[in-house]
Amino acid sequence: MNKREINQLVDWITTAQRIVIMTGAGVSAESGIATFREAKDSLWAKFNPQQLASPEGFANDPETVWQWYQWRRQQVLSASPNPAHGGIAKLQLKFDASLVTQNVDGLHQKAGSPEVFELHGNLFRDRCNNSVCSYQRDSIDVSAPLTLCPQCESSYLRPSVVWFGESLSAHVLDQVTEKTARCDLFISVGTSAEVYPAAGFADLAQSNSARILEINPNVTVLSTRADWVIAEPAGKVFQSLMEALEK
Ligand code: BV8
Repeated sequence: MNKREINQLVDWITTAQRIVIMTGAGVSAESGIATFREAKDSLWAKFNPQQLASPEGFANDPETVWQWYQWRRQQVLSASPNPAHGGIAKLQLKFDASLVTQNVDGLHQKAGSPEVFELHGNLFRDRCNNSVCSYQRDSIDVSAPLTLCPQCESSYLRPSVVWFGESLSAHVLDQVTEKTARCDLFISVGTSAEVYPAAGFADLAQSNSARILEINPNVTVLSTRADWVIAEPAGKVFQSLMEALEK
Protein backbone atom coordinates (compact mmCIF):
# COMPACT_ATOMS: atom_id res chain seq x y z
CA MET A 1 0.00 0.00 0.00
CA ASN A 2 1.23 3.50 -0.84
CA LYS A 3 0.99 6.49 1.52
CA ARG A 4 -2.32 7.66 0.07
CA GLU A 5 -3.90 4.22 0.53
CA ILE A 6 -2.63 3.95 4.10
CA ASN A 7 -4.07 7.39 4.90
CA GLN A 8 -7.37 6.38 3.29
CA LEU A 9 -7.47 3.18 5.34
CA VAL A 10 -6.75 5.13 8.55
CA ASP A 11 -9.54 7.55 7.61
CA TRP A 12 -12.07 4.73 6.92
CA ILE A 13 -11.23 3.07 10.26
CA THR A 14 -11.17 6.23 12.41
CA THR A 15 -14.35 7.73 10.96
CA ALA A 16 -16.37 4.50 11.21
CA GLN A 17 -18.83 4.24 14.13
CA ARG A 18 -19.23 0.45 14.18
CA ILE A 19 -16.90 -1.95 12.37
CA VAL A 20 -17.39 -5.64 11.57
CA ILE A 21 -14.32 -7.62 10.50
CA MET A 22 -15.05 -10.98 8.82
CA THR A 23 -12.06 -13.29 8.39
CA GLY A 24 -11.42 -16.51 6.48
CA ALA A 25 -8.57 -18.96 5.99
CA GLY A 26 -6.42 -16.33 4.22
CA VAL A 27 -5.86 -14.46 7.48
CA SER A 28 -4.00 -17.52 8.81
CA ALA A 29 -2.08 -18.15 5.56
CA GLU A 30 0.90 -16.06 6.75
CA SER A 31 0.96 -18.21 9.89
CA GLY A 32 1.61 -21.20 7.64
CA ILE A 33 -1.90 -22.68 7.86
CA ALA A 34 -3.06 -24.07 4.51
CA THR A 35 -6.12 -22.31 3.10
CA PHE A 36 -9.11 -24.20 1.75
CA ARG A 37 -9.40 -23.45 -1.92
CA GLU A 38 -6.12 -22.21 -3.18
CA ALA A 39 -4.11 -24.64 -5.29
CA LYS A 40 -0.71 -26.11 -4.30
CA ASP A 41 -0.82 -26.77 -0.56
CA SER A 42 -4.51 -26.12 -0.03
CA LEU A 43 -6.37 -28.51 2.23
CA TRP A 44 -8.99 -29.06 -0.44
CA ALA A 45 -6.39 -29.97 -3.06
CA LYS A 46 -5.25 -32.86 -0.91
CA PHE A 47 -8.67 -33.96 0.27
CA ASN A 48 -12.19 -33.64 -1.04
CA PRO A 49 -13.91 -31.45 1.57
CA GLN A 50 -17.32 -32.88 0.83
CA GLN A 51 -15.90 -36.29 1.75
CA LEU A 52 -14.15 -35.09 4.89
CA ALA A 53 -15.72 -31.92 6.37
CA SER A 54 -19.26 -33.34 6.26
CA PRO A 55 -21.45 -35.77 8.26
CA GLU A 56 -21.48 -38.16 5.30
CA GLY A 57 -17.70 -38.09 5.09
CA PHE A 58 -17.38 -38.90 8.77
CA ALA A 59 -19.99 -41.67 8.53
CA ASN A 60 -18.20 -43.16 5.50
CA ASP A 61 -14.67 -43.02 6.89
CA PRO A 62 -14.46 -41.76 10.50
CA GLU A 63 -10.81 -42.80 10.84
CA THR A 64 -9.61 -40.71 7.85
CA VAL A 65 -11.68 -37.69 8.88
CA TRP A 66 -10.45 -37.96 12.48
CA GLN A 67 -6.80 -38.20 11.36
CA TRP A 68 -7.27 -35.23 8.99
CA TYR A 69 -8.41 -33.12 11.90
CA GLN A 70 -5.61 -34.36 14.18
CA TRP A 71 -3.16 -33.34 11.43
CA ARG A 72 -4.78 -29.91 11.18
CA ARG A 73 -4.58 -29.51 14.98
CA GLN A 74 -0.87 -30.32 14.86
CA GLN A 75 -0.45 -27.70 12.09
CA VAL A 76 -2.20 -25.07 14.21
CA LEU A 77 -0.38 -25.92 17.44
CA SER A 78 2.95 -25.22 15.70
CA ALA A 79 1.65 -21.95 14.22
CA SER A 80 1.72 -18.43 15.69
CA PRO A 81 -0.58 -15.50 15.03
CA ASN A 82 0.73 -13.14 12.31
CA PRO A 83 0.46 -9.31 12.09
CA ALA A 84 -3.04 -9.64 10.62
CA HIS A 85 -4.31 -11.41 13.77
CA GLY A 86 -2.41 -8.94 15.96
CA GLY A 87 -3.61 -5.87 14.07
CA ILE A 88 -7.23 -7.03 14.16
CA ALA A 89 -6.99 -7.61 17.93
CA LYS A 90 -5.59 -4.06 18.37
CA LEU A 91 -8.43 -2.60 16.25
CA GLN A 92 -10.92 -4.36 18.53
CA LEU A 93 -9.31 -2.74 21.55
CA LYS A 94 -9.10 0.75 20.01
CA PHE A 95 -12.42 0.95 18.16
CA ASP A 96 -15.98 -0.43 18.19
CA ALA A 97 -14.95 -3.39 16.05
CA SER A 98 -16.54 -6.86 16.13
CA LEU A 99 -14.65 -9.88 14.85
CA VAL A 100 -16.45 -12.69 13.03
CA THR A 101 -14.35 -15.61 11.79
CA GLN A 102 -14.99 -18.64 9.61
CA ASN A 103 -11.73 -20.08 10.89
CA VAL A 104 -11.58 -22.79 13.51
CA ASP A 105 -7.88 -22.42 14.39
CA GLY A 106 -8.21 -20.15 17.44
CA LEU A 107 -5.36 -17.88 16.25
CA HIS A 108 -7.43 -14.72 16.76
CA GLN A 109 -7.86 -15.61 20.42
CA LYS A 110 -4.13 -16.43 20.65
CA ALA A 111 -3.40 -12.94 19.24
CA GLY A 112 -5.42 -11.31 22.02
CA SER A 113 -8.76 -10.62 20.34
CA PRO A 114 -11.15 -9.86 23.25
CA GLU A 115 -14.21 -11.34 21.53
CA VAL A 116 -14.40 -13.73 18.55
CA PHE A 117 -17.62 -14.91 16.94
CA GLU A 118 -16.64 -18.36 15.61
CA LEU A 119 -19.17 -19.15 12.90
CA HIS A 120 -17.79 -22.62 12.19
CA GLY A 121 -16.76 -23.71 15.69
CA ASN A 122 -13.31 -24.47 17.02
CA LEU A 123 -10.78 -27.21 16.24
CA PHE A 124 -9.76 -27.67 19.86
CA ARG A 125 -13.02 -29.02 21.16
CA ASP A 126 -14.56 -32.44 20.57
CA ARG A 127 -18.19 -33.39 20.88
CA CYS A 128 -20.26 -36.55 20.51
CA ASN A 129 -21.40 -37.10 16.94
CA ASN A 130 -24.84 -37.94 18.29
CA SER A 131 -26.43 -34.48 18.57
CA VAL A 132 -28.77 -35.79 21.29
CA CYS A 133 -25.78 -36.59 23.53
CA SER A 134 -24.41 -33.53 25.36
CA TYR A 135 -20.84 -34.76 25.83
CA GLN A 136 -18.00 -32.47 24.83
CA ARG A 137 -14.35 -32.09 25.82
CA ASP A 138 -11.38 -29.88 25.07
CA SER A 139 -9.27 -31.63 22.50
CA ILE A 140 -5.62 -31.08 23.27
CA ASP A 141 -4.21 -34.58 22.68
CA VAL A 142 -3.48 -34.41 18.95
CA SER A 143 -2.37 -38.05 18.95
CA ALA A 144 -5.58 -39.36 20.55
CA PRO A 145 -7.17 -42.10 18.42
CA LEU A 146 -10.72 -42.06 17.12
CA THR A 147 -12.83 -43.00 20.15
CA LEU A 148 -16.40 -43.72 21.09
CA CYS A 149 -18.15 -41.12 23.22
CA PRO A 150 -17.51 -42.11 26.88
CA GLN A 151 -20.97 -40.85 27.84
CA CYS A 152 -23.35 -42.57 25.38
CA GLU A 153 -20.87 -45.16 24.02
CA SER A 154 -22.92 -45.24 20.84
CA SER A 155 -21.27 -42.60 18.60
CA TYR A 156 -17.75 -41.45 17.90
CA LEU A 157 -16.30 -38.21 19.21
CA ARG A 158 -15.67 -35.65 16.44
CA PRO A 159 -14.29 -32.08 16.28
CA SER A 160 -16.76 -29.45 17.45
CA VAL A 161 -16.75 -27.68 14.07
CA VAL A 162 -19.65 -27.02 11.70
CA TRP A 163 -19.51 -29.35 8.71
CA PHE A 164 -21.06 -28.76 5.29
CA GLY A 165 -24.73 -29.59 5.59
CA GLU A 166 -24.73 -28.82 9.33
CA SER A 167 -26.43 -25.76 10.74
CA LEU A 168 -24.50 -22.99 12.43
CA SER A 169 -25.27 -22.03 16.03
CA ALA A 170 -28.48 -19.96 15.98
CA HIS A 171 -27.15 -17.91 18.90
CA VAL A 172 -23.93 -16.98 17.08
CA LEU A 173 -25.84 -16.26 13.87
CA ASP A 174 -28.24 -13.94 15.72
CA GLN A 175 -25.38 -12.00 17.32
CA VAL A 176 -23.45 -11.68 14.04
CA THR A 177 -26.58 -10.67 12.12
CA GLU A 178 -27.32 -7.94 14.67
CA LYS A 179 -23.74 -6.58 14.56
CA THR A 180 -23.57 -6.73 10.75
CA ALA A 181 -26.94 -5.02 10.25
CA ARG A 182 -25.76 -2.07 12.41
CA CYS A 183 -22.19 -1.64 11.13
CA ASP A 184 -21.08 1.19 8.85
CA LEU A 185 -17.81 -0.47 7.83
CA PHE A 186 -17.56 -4.18 6.91
CA ILE A 187 -14.02 -5.49 6.33
CA SER A 188 -13.73 -8.89 4.59
CA VAL A 189 -10.23 -10.29 5.18
CA GLY A 190 -8.78 -13.44 3.59
CA THR A 191 -11.93 -15.18 2.45
CA SER A 192 -13.05 -16.39 -0.97
CA ALA A 193 -16.60 -15.44 0.12
CA GLU A 194 -17.99 -18.73 -1.22
CA VAL A 195 -19.32 -20.41 1.92
CA TYR A 196 -22.78 -19.56 3.20
CA PRO A 197 -24.26 -18.21 5.39
CA ALA A 198 -20.90 -16.47 6.18
CA ALA A 199 -20.60 -15.09 2.65
CA GLY A 200 -24.01 -13.45 2.94
CA PHE A 201 -22.99 -11.02 5.69
CA ALA A 202 -21.23 -8.62 3.33
CA ASP A 203 -24.50 -8.23 1.40
CA LEU A 204 -26.42 -7.65 4.64
CA ALA A 205 -23.95 -4.93 5.63
CA GLN A 206 -24.12 -3.33 2.19
CA SER A 207 -27.95 -3.40 2.23
CA ASN A 208 -27.67 -1.23 5.35
CA SER A 209 -25.35 1.22 3.55
CA ALA A 210 -22.13 0.02 5.19
CA ARG A 211 -18.89 0.55 3.28
CA ILE A 212 -17.42 -2.79 2.14
CA LEU A 213 -13.64 -3.13 2.22
CA GLU A 214 -12.00 -6.35 0.99
CA ILE A 215 -8.40 -7.26 1.88
CA ASN A 216 -7.32 -10.15 -0.32
CA PRO A 217 -4.42 -10.52 -2.80
CA ASN A 218 -6.75 -12.39 -5.17
CA VAL A 219 -10.04 -11.51 -6.82
CA THR A 220 -13.12 -13.06 -5.20
CA VAL A 221 -16.85 -13.08 -5.89
CA LEU A 222 -17.08 -10.15 -3.46
CA SER A 223 -14.46 -7.98 -5.20
CA THR A 224 -16.81 -6.40 -7.75
CA ARG A 225 -19.34 -5.52 -5.01
CA ALA A 226 -16.80 -4.07 -2.56
CA ASP A 227 -16.39 -0.29 -2.28
CA TRP A 228 -12.61 -0.75 -2.04
CA VAL A 229 -10.29 -3.75 -2.55
CA ILE A 230 -6.77 -3.78 -1.10
CA ALA A 231 -5.19 -6.56 -3.14
CA GLU A 232 -2.36 -7.29 -0.69
CA PRO A 233 -1.61 -9.92 1.98
CA ALA A 234 -3.48 -9.16 5.21
CA GLY A 235 -0.35 -9.33 7.38
CA LYS A 236 1.31 -6.55 5.37
CA VAL A 237 -1.84 -4.38 5.34
CA PHE A 238 -2.39 -4.60 9.10
CA GLN A 239 1.31 -4.05 9.79
CA SER A 240 1.17 -0.75 7.82
CA LEU A 241 -2.16 0.21 9.39
CA MET A 242 -0.88 -0.35 12.94
CA GLU A 243 2.29 1.67 12.22
CA ALA A 244 0.16 4.53 10.90
CA LEU A 245 -2.29 4.43 13.83
CA GLU A 246 0.51 4.30 16.40
CA LYS A 247 2.25 7.43 14.99
C1 BV8 B 1 -25.61 -24.52 6.29
C2 BV8 B 1 -15.46 -25.83 9.39
C3 BV8 B 1 -27.90 -24.88 6.68
C4 BV8 B 1 -14.97 -27.22 9.13
C5 BV8 B 1 -16.33 -24.95 7.26
C6 BV8 B 1 -25.71 -28.52 0.01
C7 BV8 B 1 -26.02 -29.13 1.22
C8 BV8 B 1 -25.93 -28.46 2.42
C9 BV8 B 1 -25.51 -27.14 2.43
C10 BV8 B 1 -25.17 -26.57 1.21
C11 BV8 B 1 -25.29 -27.22 0.02
N1 BV8 B 1 -24.90 -26.38 -0.98
C12 BV8 B 1 -24.54 -25.20 -0.43
C13 BV8 B 1 -24.71 -25.30 0.88
C14 BV8 B 1 -24.43 -24.32 1.83
C15 BV8 B 1 -23.00 -24.63 2.30
C16 BV8 B 1 -22.08 -23.84 1.40
O1 BV8 B 1 -21.98 -22.65 1.57
N2 BV8 B 1 -21.40 -24.52 0.47
C17 BV8 B 1 -20.51 -23.79 -0.44
C18 BV8 B 1 -19.28 -24.63 -0.75
C19 BV8 B 1 -21.30 -23.40 -1.67
N3 BV8 B 1 -22.95 -24.18 3.66
C20 BV8 B 1 -23.19 -25.04 4.66
O2 BV8 B 1 -23.38 -26.22 4.54
C21 BV8 B 1 -23.22 -24.38 6.03
N4 BV8 B 1 -24.39 -24.82 6.74
O3 BV8 B 1 -25.82 -23.95 5.26
O4 BV8 B 1 -26.58 -24.98 7.15
C22 BV8 B 1 -28.17 -26.13 5.91
C23 BV8 B 1 -28.18 -27.32 6.60
C24 BV8 B 1 -28.52 -28.49 5.90
C25 BV8 B 1 -28.80 -28.43 4.54
C26 BV8 B 1 -28.74 -27.21 3.85
C27 BV8 B 1 -28.42 -26.07 4.54
C28 BV8 B 1 -22.01 -24.79 6.83
C29 BV8 B 1 -20.76 -24.20 6.20
C30 BV8 B 1 -19.59 -24.40 7.14
C31 BV8 B 1 -18.63 -25.41 6.57
N5 BV8 B 1 -17.48 -25.53 7.46
N6 BV8 B 1 -15.33 -25.02 8.14
C32 BV8 B 1 -13.49 -27.25 8.91
O5 BV8 B 1 -12.81 -26.21 9.05
O6 BV8 B 1 -13.00 -28.36 8.63
S1 BV8 B 1 -16.13 -24.01 5.88
C33 BV8 B 1 -14.52 -23.71 5.49
O7 BV8 B 1 -14.58 -22.82 4.38
C34 BV8 B 1 -13.68 -22.96 6.53
O8 BV8 B 1 -14.38 -22.52 7.65
C35 BV8 B 1 -13.21 -21.75 5.72
O9 BV8 B 1 -12.90 -20.67 6.49
C36 BV8 B 1 -14.43 -21.53 4.94
C37 BV8 B 1 -14.48 -20.54 3.87
O10 BV8 B 1 -13.34 -20.63 3.11
P1 BV8 B 1 -12.33 -19.39 3.20
O11 BV8 B 1 -12.10 -19.08 4.64
O12 BV8 B 1 -12.85 -18.31 2.37
O13 BV8 B 1 -11.03 -20.04 2.65
P2 BV8 B 1 -10.62 -20.19 1.11
O14 BV8 B 1 -9.45 -21.11 1.05
O15 BV8 B 1 -11.84 -20.48 0.30
O16 BV8 B 1 -10.14 -18.73 0.69
C38 BV8 B 1 -8.97 -18.19 1.28
C39 BV8 B 1 -8.87 -16.79 0.73
O17 BV8 B 1 -7.75 -16.16 1.37
C40 BV8 B 1 -8.60 -16.74 -0.78
O18 BV8 B 1 -9.51 -15.84 -1.37
C41 BV8 B 1 -7.17 -16.20 -0.87
O19 BV8 B 1 -7.01 -15.35 -1.99
C42 BV8 B 1 -7.05 -15.42 0.40
N7 BV8 B 1 -5.68 -15.28 0.90
C43 BV8 B 1 -4.63 -16.14 0.78
N8 BV8 B 1 -3.56 -15.63 1.42
C44 BV8 B 1 -3.95 -14.44 1.95
C45 BV8 B 1 -5.29 -14.21 1.63
N9 BV8 B 1 -5.97 -13.12 2.01
C46 BV8 B 1 -5.29 -12.20 2.73
N10 BV8 B 1 -3.99 -12.34 3.09
C47 BV8 B 1 -3.30 -13.44 2.71
N11 BV8 B 1 -1.99 -13.57 3.06
